[in-house]
Amino acid sequence: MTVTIVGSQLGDEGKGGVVDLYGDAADVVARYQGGDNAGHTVVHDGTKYKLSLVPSGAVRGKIGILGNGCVVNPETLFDEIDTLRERGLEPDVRVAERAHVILPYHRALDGIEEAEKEDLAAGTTKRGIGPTYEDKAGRRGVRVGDLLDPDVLRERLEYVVPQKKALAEEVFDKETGEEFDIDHLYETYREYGERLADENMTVDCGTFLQERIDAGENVMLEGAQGTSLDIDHGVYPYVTSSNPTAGGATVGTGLGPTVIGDGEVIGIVKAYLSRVGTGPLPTELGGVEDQTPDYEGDVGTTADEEELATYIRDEGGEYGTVTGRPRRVGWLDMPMLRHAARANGFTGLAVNHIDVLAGLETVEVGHSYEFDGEEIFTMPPTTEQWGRCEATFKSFDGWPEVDWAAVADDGYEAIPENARTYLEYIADELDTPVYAVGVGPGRGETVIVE
Ligand code: 2SA
Ligand code: MG
Repeated sequence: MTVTIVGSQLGDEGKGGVVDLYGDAADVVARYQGGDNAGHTVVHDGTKYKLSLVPSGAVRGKIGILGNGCVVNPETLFDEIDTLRERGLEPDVRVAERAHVILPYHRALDGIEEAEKEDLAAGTTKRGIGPTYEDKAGRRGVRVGDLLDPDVLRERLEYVVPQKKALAEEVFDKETGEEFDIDHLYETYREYGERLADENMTVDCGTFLQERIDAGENVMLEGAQGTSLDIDHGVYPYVTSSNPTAGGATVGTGLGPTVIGDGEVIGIVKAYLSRVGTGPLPTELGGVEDQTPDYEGDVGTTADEEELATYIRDEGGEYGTVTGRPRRVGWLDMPMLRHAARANGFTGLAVNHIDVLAGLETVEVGHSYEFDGEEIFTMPPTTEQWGRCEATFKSFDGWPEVDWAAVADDGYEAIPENARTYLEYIADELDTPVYAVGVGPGRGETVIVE
């Protein structure tokens, strides 16, 4: 049986807490896309672990897998594993041989291209994610399996590195260093390959997972980022270069769609909206001006809205895990969620951070958009069209600040009534039941809906 966890918005929906909750029943936790652009904080036995690549289940004694759909920076991988070991854990992490490797030139080019793109820049995490997926699609990538075979590694590098060097130097007029040096790269990455082999870390991901499932074990598939950052279904070009949507779970692990469809696909929803990086945001409250270009639908923000955004940003700790950037904040966007519910086929929802909105007099929701004079209920396909959408809001009475730890113990009925009305509205609109409600950041601060 599989449980797939998918972000339904723009990442940072609080997937970690839900992964924790369902991870208990899992024997294996696999990531299916992305790389060290993700970020989750796991608290285990009172110690905080910040991870950006290793699946969080590895902290809790599960087997953690980086599936073939991931891009792997071996430096980050070994840093995280070594840090966990220094703290007395014995993480069991495996990496798909079909996964692609992030090389130093990918990181360098990520930074160079972002600077070059100006208004089209996505505001990436500069971890080399986009350039690595580009090389995968361009059939010039280096895969994890190639690190285990020095001759193949050498051959791949000799083909690709001169191209990358020419791109940096001739197209972008930048000086290059050892990150574009074949011999240096060969030595460093051959050693990573040796360590992967010595520690028996590589797997044929699909086969490995299918065998576990056939043996009756539970596999959790952990998506990073979110649906609106999906390269196909997100707000292109302000997206990441992989498929966080549920379809990515099948392609990115090698499990068939019917296997994944037999299980649960849980959409993680944050009770409001936040994003780092560029792009329109029809329900935005404002406040982080420098990341926000002007769009037609952008009606500007008032001082009150900025104050509110700052309040929510601070209450919700809306600062990037990886880069520390303050996130842009807005109200819940239902057209975005309807789009996510369809694209992912959610079987259930987990709604997080309702505690963050507690104490507000009213809570607004972008219920629909006004688009070229018409009311629409889902996201239009191009980002330019999305930028012309103006949200039509629906107001909910706010709910009081309460003892959320007690609510977590007492269950769904203990959630303040107005917050339950809000949750039931979301479930109705998406035609999907709410399985869990996050009422605080800690482990155990999630209410399971019976
Ligand atoms: P990139 O670096 O190429 O993936 O950047 C492309 C765009 O994707 C955005 N992006 C993110 N936005 C929010 N959260 C991200 N990671 C989370 C975190 C992890 C998570 O940092 O906590 O939620 O799983 C993330 N990663 C990429 C980025 O801002 C660009 O707009
Ligand atoms: Mg995060």
